[in-house]
Amino acid sequence: MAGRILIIGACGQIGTELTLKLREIHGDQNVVASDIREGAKELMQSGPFEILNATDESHLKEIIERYEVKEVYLMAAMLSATAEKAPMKAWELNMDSLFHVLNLAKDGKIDKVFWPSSIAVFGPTTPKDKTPQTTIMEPTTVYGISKQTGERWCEYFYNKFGVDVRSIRYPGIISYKTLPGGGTTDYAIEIFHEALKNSEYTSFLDHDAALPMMYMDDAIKATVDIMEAPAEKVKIRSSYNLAAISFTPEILAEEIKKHIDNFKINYEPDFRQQIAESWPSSIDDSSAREDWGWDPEFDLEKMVETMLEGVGNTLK
Ligand code: AKB
Repeated sequence: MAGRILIIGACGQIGTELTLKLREIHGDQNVVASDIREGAKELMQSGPFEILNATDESHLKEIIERYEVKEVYLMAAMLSATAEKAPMKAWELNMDSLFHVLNLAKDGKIDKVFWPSSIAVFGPTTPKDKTPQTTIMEPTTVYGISKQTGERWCEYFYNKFGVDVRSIRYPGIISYKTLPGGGTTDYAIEIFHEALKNSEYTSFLDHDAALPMMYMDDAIKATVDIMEAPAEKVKIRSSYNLAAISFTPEILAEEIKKHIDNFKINYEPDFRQQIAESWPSSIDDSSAREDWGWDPEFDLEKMVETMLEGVGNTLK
């Protein structure tokens, strides 16, 4: 391949699995992982790794030049629940890192950028069911405001300077290899750990809080697919709606009970319930399907089976 790939935020929940996948596709030495802290052994040992604060523009530029990087995946971000506790820090991380990468692309240092957006761009005034690609967007969380602003800037850099930036609005991502940190959708991962350890889980969202979710393998597939798509097929340069599964804590608990019959769920909603209530219940992703062939593989049953097996193995 011409030029290397850099993942910023490689040790996070999505970054870890994305790095491993990209190393499998492009070769270990062609994919440079970076993060503010060290991460999983498998990631640290399988290819180049650099400690990088995503807001440090000159260090970022130095790494890009040293490794002759041509493609950047900017996965570093402060998620919804944590961002509510540190709004200014979240804004600084989520926006500064994006501007650094977009400006490096504008200056010709890199050719292609992936930047994840989120269902958090939507707000309480957005239609909740089958939320359309283009609709009312009045996010009420710091994280959502930063993602919506980021989308506007991505589209601006594409229109004004021809920056090849591609983005998807991730729903809650469910996985067992690396734990998420600070999201509203994290309950859907915690529940598996507690179900297997204690046969009981207390959810911080209410029983009927329906949210769009997706198993990690589908999220990685979508990310790789949109980046590999011919440029003319990527017609939306703000960010694509993406959907797979939608469920409530109650529906998820019922599915888990099919495998662990004494499993019990309790509900103690906290501040994250309000965030969940402001987000869509399900998403219309027909643009992603039409433009670059998006098609998820995991439904609720398959996701639950895979999670119980995966988390079960990590607990052994
Ligand atoms: C969060 O809950 O903050 C994230 C997201 C939906 O972007 N998982």
